[in-house]
Amino acid sequence: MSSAETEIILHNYPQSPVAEKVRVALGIKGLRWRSVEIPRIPPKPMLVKLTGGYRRTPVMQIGADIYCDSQCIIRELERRHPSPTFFPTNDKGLIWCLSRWTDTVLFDLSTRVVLGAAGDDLPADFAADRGRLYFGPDWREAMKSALVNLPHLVSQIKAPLSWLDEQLSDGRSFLLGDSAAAIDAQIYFVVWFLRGRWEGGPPLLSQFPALERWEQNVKAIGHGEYSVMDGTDAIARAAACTPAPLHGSHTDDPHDPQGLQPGMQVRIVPDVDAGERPIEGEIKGVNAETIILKRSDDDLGDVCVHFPRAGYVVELCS
Ligand SMILES: N[C@@H](CCC(=O)N[C@@H](CS)C(=O)NCC(=O)O)C(=O)O
Repeated sequence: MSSAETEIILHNYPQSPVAEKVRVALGIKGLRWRSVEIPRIPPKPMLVKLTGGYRRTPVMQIGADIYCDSQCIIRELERRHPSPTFFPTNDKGLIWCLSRWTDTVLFDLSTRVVLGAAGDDLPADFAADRGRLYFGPDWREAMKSALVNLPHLVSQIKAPLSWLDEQLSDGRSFLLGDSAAAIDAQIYFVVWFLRGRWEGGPPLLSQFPALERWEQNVKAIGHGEYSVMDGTDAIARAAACTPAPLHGSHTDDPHDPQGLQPGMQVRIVPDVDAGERPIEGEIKGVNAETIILKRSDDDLGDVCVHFPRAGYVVELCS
């Protein structure tokens, strides 16, 4: 395979906490990658051309394969680059379970704290976009009530921070021991977001010395080695490549809860009311963890767009 077919391209922007999770994951594996900087708010024409409509950050591209959501990205990085592993102990299943909580409850709380506390200080276009995305259709009221309820929200974050501090209090370098694991990146991004984007973050975190020591250890991992790439080159890359063949685990599942099978035309959207556009395509492969859609585009030819099953609604197109 040529390097163009295997090079990792991350569509991201510096301030994105979920992108920071993936940048740390790339650092854990010591990988080389290309960084395409995408806009912080829509329109994101080049990104959605590749994804078919998914607008969140980050998205990973390898040739003509597009991986949406950090869950899919971390899984694919482990498959393509197994060493060093993201799962240095025998806790892979528990790590994935815990990461669902960090991606939903914990990240949600942190966005409520950060955006709620920022309130009227946010630029109007950013507030309208993130308000709808994270606070739902009645986002103006919901953001105001987040500000009023800030002490309660912080109490909900403080409890897990104290558990993490306890986990790290025996002097271990990372959450599971001496080696960094996926769960370090999957929790670190929330702490990074709270510290960097909310004025109450540093004083809150300073109450947890073991956690602060761990933050330094994770920061020291770095982001691997990256160089900047232009969005138009990423589009050209997808056009020049063909999607990778399916690997073993994406075979037909006779027990799929929704009866999903390759060849079916479906649409996919995150399972939250965030006003997002569904992505349509033909199922190329599907299993319990992942669904892969084949899409065709006049400029790109065939691309495969990968989504996690957990956290996404899949509907048959009628
Ligand atoms: N479950 C997704 C969440 C992605 C997400 O919500 N990312 C935030 C940025 S950190 C986002 O997309 N914000 C809006 C945007 O970047 O347009 C994942 O794990 O990748």
